[in-house]
Amino acid sequence: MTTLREHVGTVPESGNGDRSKNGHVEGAAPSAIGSHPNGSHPNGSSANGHVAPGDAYPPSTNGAETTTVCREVLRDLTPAAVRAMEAPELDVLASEIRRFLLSSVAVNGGHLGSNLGAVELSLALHRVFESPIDPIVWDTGHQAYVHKVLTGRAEGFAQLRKAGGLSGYPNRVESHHDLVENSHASTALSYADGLARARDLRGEDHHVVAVVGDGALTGGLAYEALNNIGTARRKVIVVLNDNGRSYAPTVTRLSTACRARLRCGAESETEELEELPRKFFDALGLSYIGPVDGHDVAAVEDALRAAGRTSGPVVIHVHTVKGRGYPPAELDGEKCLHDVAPFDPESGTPRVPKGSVPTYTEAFGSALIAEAEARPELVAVTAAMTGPTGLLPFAERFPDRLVDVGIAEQHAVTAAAGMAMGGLRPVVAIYSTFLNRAWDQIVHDVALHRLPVVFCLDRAGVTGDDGPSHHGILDLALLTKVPGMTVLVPSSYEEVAVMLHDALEARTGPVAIRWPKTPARRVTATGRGLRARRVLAGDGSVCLLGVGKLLEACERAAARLAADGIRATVWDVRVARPLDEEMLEDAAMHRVVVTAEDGIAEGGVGSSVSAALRDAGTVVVTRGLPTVFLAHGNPDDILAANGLDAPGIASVAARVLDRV
Ligand SMILES: Cc1ncc(C[n+]2csc(CCOP(=O)(O)OP(=O)(O)O)c2C)c(N)n1
Repeated sequence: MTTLREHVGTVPESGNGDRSKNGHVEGAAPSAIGSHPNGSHPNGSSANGHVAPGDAYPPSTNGAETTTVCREVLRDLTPAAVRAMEAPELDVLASEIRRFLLSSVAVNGGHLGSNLGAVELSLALHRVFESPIDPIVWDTGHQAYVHKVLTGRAEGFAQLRKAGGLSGYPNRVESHHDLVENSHASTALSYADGLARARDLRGEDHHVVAVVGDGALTGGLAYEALNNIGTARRKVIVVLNDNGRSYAPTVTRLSTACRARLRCGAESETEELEELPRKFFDALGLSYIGPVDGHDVAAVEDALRAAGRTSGPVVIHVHTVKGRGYPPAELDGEKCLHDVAPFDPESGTPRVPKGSVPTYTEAFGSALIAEAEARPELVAVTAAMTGPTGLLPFAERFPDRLVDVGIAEQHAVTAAAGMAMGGLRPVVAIYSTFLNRAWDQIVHDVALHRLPVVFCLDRAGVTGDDGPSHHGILDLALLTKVPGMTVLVPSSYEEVAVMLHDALEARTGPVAIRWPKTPARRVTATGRGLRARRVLAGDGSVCLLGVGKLLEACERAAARLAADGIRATVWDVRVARPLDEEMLEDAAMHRVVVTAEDGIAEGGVGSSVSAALRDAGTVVVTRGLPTVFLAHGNPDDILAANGLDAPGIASVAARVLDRV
């Protein structure tokens, strides 16, 4: 294997410690719990380890070659090996890691900007603390790629986010260095508070470290944790990775990263704002160190060591640049290439150009603008996801009517309730999975008050690459149980506009519309109002009820059944609650009814159909997903593996028909 040292060739000998053949200091890792290196940086030098914006990136080697070299160098990295490196080696390692991230993510897609910005910070954390004895909890977890590389998982990046391959987030099965399987933001400080409390009660002696972005710090849970940590004076080390961005610029007065870079605003105001983080954390009972240049490994290490020596809770405020070292990311105004589909690393442009495939997200974006033109009271509410939920065109057209609340879903929902009370028509655009955060607010703050808030849920169903915490498979089962909630499920691009219009016409309570990430079918026929739509009339044997994107699979299943002489009826369910009586009456006339949905079967739409047809004398087969945490993988493969494709639906229909 090529070691970093061999690969670099030019790294000067430091004379600091005995080196083994592979360039690692033998036995250099701190051994006992709590006994950490707390001196200054080994050679006192600054180790920036960054590629300055504008540097040729990726390097002149072709992509495949780069990947091979990087993989060899990075393959067997361990935290102990990283701890043993000297500053010049760290510089090179940081560059290699950036090249590696770029070449891996360019092929598989994934989180890029956040990871490019966290290279030196990750190095410093693993050099000063001794993971996993000192647990490092990464908030959200999308920025943990470098941590994965430093803990021996570089090879796994060849299968990043592929079925059976490396997860895009920390994952307990992958490594004992991964404690928390997250992806939902703002949890790290609460985990850290709990870990530190457990440590203290059990009389243990180690550090607990939480790394939180300025974006993740906008979530209410993070404030609740800070309040507890500070009040108890519990020793927790909080690293605030401040790059000034969530996807978009962060909604906060606590980020000073962008101001520091841009030097905008009046001098006096800037000075006052720069003091805010210190005052804020002080008030909550946490000491404050910073701001520190997060691309200067030595400076970050010094700050971390100082924090390690502090007896109470402490925040280290680190300034980083999202997308660091890769100009297309640094210069991407929308999201600093926060997350990307496979792309060309030379230009940063996606392999499949944006807009070439119609999506539900785009359908929503343009339908919302059309509605907003006619309804001056309409406002769109997002929890730090303006771009991903399709609201950028709306934000451009109606900047005053776009409300970004930060990563604060609970606040978004209750604030929307207040807006509705005040005479506005709020449309809350949110990912299905993140709506889980705001369950109580939906039930009590909106539904109990019968407020006409419209929830538009993107990424519903099986989302794919992001895995268990991103699938939106609970919403149908949950939302259909909320008293007074109407739930609509479009099966095509065109249905989104129809449903949004109908939802805004309804004034007696909340309406939820949910759609998947996958491409949207273009059709000529749509339904209307709270009605299902019969797509195909059959011979009375089999009735297929397709919910949302599963309508297409039902139509294809009907074609398969027709080839076997079974003429199935097909309905587009459209309205998951209240179910259309006409559809139920028609279904009751069939010998077998099969329902298909991309949510959990337990308590799902099929189970409501089944309950409604209990006395009808027909056999109802409900097809949905199991109540399990589904791993990451291709959405269509996951659906097919659970019988939610044309062959699966056709075969269960034929089998059951055979038996009745
Ligand atoms: C509860 C929740 N809402 C929304 C998201 C989507 N999301 C993922 S990362 C991110 C921005 C995070 O910003 P920050 O914490 O500052 O990290 P950065 O990517 O800037 O390093 C958002 C909004 C999420 N993961 N969790």
